[in-house]
Amino acid sequence: MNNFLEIIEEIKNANSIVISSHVNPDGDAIGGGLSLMLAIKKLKDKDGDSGNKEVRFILEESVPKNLKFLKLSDMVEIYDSSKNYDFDLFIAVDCATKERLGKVNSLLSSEKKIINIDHHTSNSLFGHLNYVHEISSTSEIIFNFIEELGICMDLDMAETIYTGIVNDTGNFAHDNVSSDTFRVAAKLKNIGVDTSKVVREFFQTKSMPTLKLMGLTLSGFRFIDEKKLSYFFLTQEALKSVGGTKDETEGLVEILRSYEGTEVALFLREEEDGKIKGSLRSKSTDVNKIASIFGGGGHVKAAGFNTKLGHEDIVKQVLEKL
Ligand SMILES: [Mn+2]
Repeated sequence: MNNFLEIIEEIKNANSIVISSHVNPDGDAIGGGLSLMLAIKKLKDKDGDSGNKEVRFILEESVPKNLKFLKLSDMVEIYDSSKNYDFDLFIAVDCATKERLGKVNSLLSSEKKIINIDHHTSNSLFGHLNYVHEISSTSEIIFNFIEELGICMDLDMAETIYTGIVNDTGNFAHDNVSSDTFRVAAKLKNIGVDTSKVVREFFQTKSMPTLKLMGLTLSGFRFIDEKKLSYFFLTQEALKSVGGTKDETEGLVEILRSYEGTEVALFLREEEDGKIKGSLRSKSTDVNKIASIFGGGGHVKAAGFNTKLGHEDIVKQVLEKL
């Protein structure tokens, strides 16, 4: 594992940098990536000149609706395969494997240096330099990194980082929250982050399709008593019938976990290509292990996967593991 100083050295030596993160970007991917981009832009060269580094944050997909309130969100670029991207350093944030970069993965070639900054247990350490620590969020790592860089954090950066932490901790509810996480949150609050606005915009403002999807999930989920599994399968047809998009299914798996007696919750969503995206949450069971059966991963209590298997097959295999 590498340390911050080695990563800073590499960043200082680069002229043009591309930052990216995983497909289906969430608050942590966006918060970590945007704030890192801004910090590098402010970085002075070795000789003290103010930064003229070209830094871009490129994702396969656009920023989900519930993150559009972030002032910096229009600085995210969407990957365009017909374009030529010229850069000499690639930084992946909040991304457990190269494949999770989606189409952006095709920017990586053997001669490109890769830095990998992440907090997933399942990280494959695909970078030339790797900084992987299992703390609350990549955003918390990036906060520490920006402090190490000695860059002054402005309010916009602080707000994106706070959103990332709120995203991955369920607003400080999960047990990935440490006393350090609260210390970081306190510093962000001191910078002036409107913490109740972030939570209101991010968690408590829902679109009509999202509310209808909650209704479908709540009325259609099944509970397997012997295994304490709650699960729901959302077809493309059902998603389209309420006019929903895939990012509007965010958070439904947590609702399934809230049912009394549930130990593991499984939310399955059919994708446009017919594959199934699975999200797992648990109260204590290691769902990272379960997701790995399907080639996915994540954390002990929150993990996900993508598979070509049918939904009945998936449920059967999950039940066998419980
Ligand atoms: Mn994360």
